[in-house]
Amino acid sequence: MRIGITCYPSVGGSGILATALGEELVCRGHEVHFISYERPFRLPANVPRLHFHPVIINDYDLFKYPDYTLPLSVKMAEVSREHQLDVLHVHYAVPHATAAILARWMLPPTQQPRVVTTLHGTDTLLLGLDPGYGPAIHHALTHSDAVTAVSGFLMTETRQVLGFAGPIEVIHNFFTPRPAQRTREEVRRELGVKDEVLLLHSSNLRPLKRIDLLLEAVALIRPRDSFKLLVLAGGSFAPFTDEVRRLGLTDRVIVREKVTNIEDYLQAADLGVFTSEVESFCLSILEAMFFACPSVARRVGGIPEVVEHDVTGLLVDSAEANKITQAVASLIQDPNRRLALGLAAQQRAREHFSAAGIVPRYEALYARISGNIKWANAGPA
Ligand code: GMT
Repeated sequence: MRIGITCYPSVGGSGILATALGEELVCRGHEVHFISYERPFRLPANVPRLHFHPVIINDYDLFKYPDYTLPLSVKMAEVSREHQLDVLHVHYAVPHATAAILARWMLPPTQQPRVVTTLHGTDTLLLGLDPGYGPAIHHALTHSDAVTAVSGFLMTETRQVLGFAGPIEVIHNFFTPRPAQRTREEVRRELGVKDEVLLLHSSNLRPLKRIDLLLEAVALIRPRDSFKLLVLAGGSFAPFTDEVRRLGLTDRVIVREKVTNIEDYLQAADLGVFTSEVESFCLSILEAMFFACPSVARRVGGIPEVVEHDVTGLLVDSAEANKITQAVASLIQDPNRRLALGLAAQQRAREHFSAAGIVPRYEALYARISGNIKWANAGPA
């Protein structure tokens, strides 16, 4: 099939997932066209059947705010026409789904691709609540040929927040780890980690990730030289450096911003720590699971669909720092339990969240809505 994919190209779970999906689809023989304002940061170059089409945005003096939706929809229509796309798969509703619906209308009926909208989280949980966006999101979902959500939690929230009653298929996220470029020992040496337990936090550091709570919780860990915290930051860590100093964590916290070789660091980590207010899924937890690194996380949103409490990690019911500290410290002190949780996490990741299980579900969905018999039975409906 010929599939157009639109996502946010900068560091963020939805863009990472969309990029990985594009790569997997190409490996399965499909032709994939990424359409966005920038090349997605993990998208490899020079791969046959994998294309990138930039959207050019002109910043006219006439407008106070530059518009992206219209140039995106024009580019979507152009790529759909020139490459006879079967499907436009948009990740994150705002404004991608609206642009795709508009693009479809710009084309004659025989050239119109089917539109799949995948909800990732904040499009429902944040923008869905905004009266300036909610009705537009509802409209775009209603006019999509299929809507998917990355967790059962997000599906339920979408119904409640947006009042969307149409079908939503839950297709969980997947991850395909690339081989690490360096050994675990080399990476730990680079980080200055010896026998300490290496805690890992990976996110874009937005306020809902609660970096304040993360720092407060690790600052309470005793003995304080039993751990180091590695933050893989998808945004600037500068706003948090004063807090790190105030909490006496300067020699405990290591930051790496916008890394591309994430696998090097995942294999070096011992325990993930995630303090988000809400997560529709939390791809970072899954990425760590593939490297047998269990996580401590708050029991929020779709995280319980990823982590089984006391089997593949620990879920904390409270937003109190000392409760998170207790869970983290219990695993710092018990390497055998940490190891057992990590191995169970890795097994769960491989069984439930690997490309081999998830990608065929997207293929089957594309086939169903575009009437392409060849791929219709690619996976469970
Ligand atoms: O969480 C973010 O700030 C990024 C956001 C995104 O749109 O990239 O992540 C969302 O999508 C990820 C991939 O499906 C999920 O793993 C994250 O849980 C989800 N974030 C939220 O729901 C807050």
